[in-house]
Amino acid sequence: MARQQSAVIAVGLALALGACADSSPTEAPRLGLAANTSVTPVNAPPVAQAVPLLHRIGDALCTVTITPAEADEGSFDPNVFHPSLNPTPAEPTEGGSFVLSLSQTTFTGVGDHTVELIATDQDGLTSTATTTVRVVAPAVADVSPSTINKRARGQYITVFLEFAGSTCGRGPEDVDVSTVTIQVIDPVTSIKMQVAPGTATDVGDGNGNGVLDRAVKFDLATIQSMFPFETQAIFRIEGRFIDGTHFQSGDAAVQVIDPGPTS
Ligand SMILES: [Ca+2]
Ligand SMILES: [Ca+2]
Repeated sequence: MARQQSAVIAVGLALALGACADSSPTEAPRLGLAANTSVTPVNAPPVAQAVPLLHRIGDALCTVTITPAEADEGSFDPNVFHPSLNPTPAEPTEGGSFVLSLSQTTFTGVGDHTVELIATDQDGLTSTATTTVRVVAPAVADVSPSTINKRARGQYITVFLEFAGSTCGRGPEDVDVSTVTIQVIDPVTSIKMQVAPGTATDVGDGNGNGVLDRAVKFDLATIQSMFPFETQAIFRIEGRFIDGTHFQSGDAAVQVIDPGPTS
């Protein structure tokens, strides 16, 4: 009986020793590192912060391309100095840096697209921020008349909205007229003015250029009052289609003239 117990103890001791012998050459340095990390400052991941990009006008194929910098809104790394975002960086700072990238840079199709902005530091630590890229359909706005006489007594100016080739899958007949606005963006920035109530908003070829358009009218007196002097004015027309997606015109230039009082 005593011999059996001794044997069991001997085997147990041998196993225990064996375990120690196996682990000691490789485990000891790792344990040493683990001990050190409790006193050595630990690198922290960067912090990605993204901004929505809601007014990106698509090209003829309704495609938009963005860069990480455009989607960035104050991303920083706790270990990297930045005069405003991180004036007192955490240790370690030496060699600290981070870069920004996007999960996708090209977006096709009118509407909202989700994208992730990824911040990666020099040790490969990352964080992501999710944001929205809104592809807006490009519209062409033909303003009539193209010269606005400050003394004219007409009631309206007319804008013929065209969507070249309908490549975004939307056309003049899809415009939600209640959302359409005109705005002066140069030399002043005006309010966004809505379509004059009760006016016709025909779909056809109102300006006779062979391209289907939507005619919308705006109050002339209000527009005349925006300009105290003769100038070239730049208009922007924007709005939504009936499915809620957005369109926006390129800049439409109009001359504002004042021939003086008539005799
Ligand atoms: Ca870092
Ligand atoms: Ca037309």
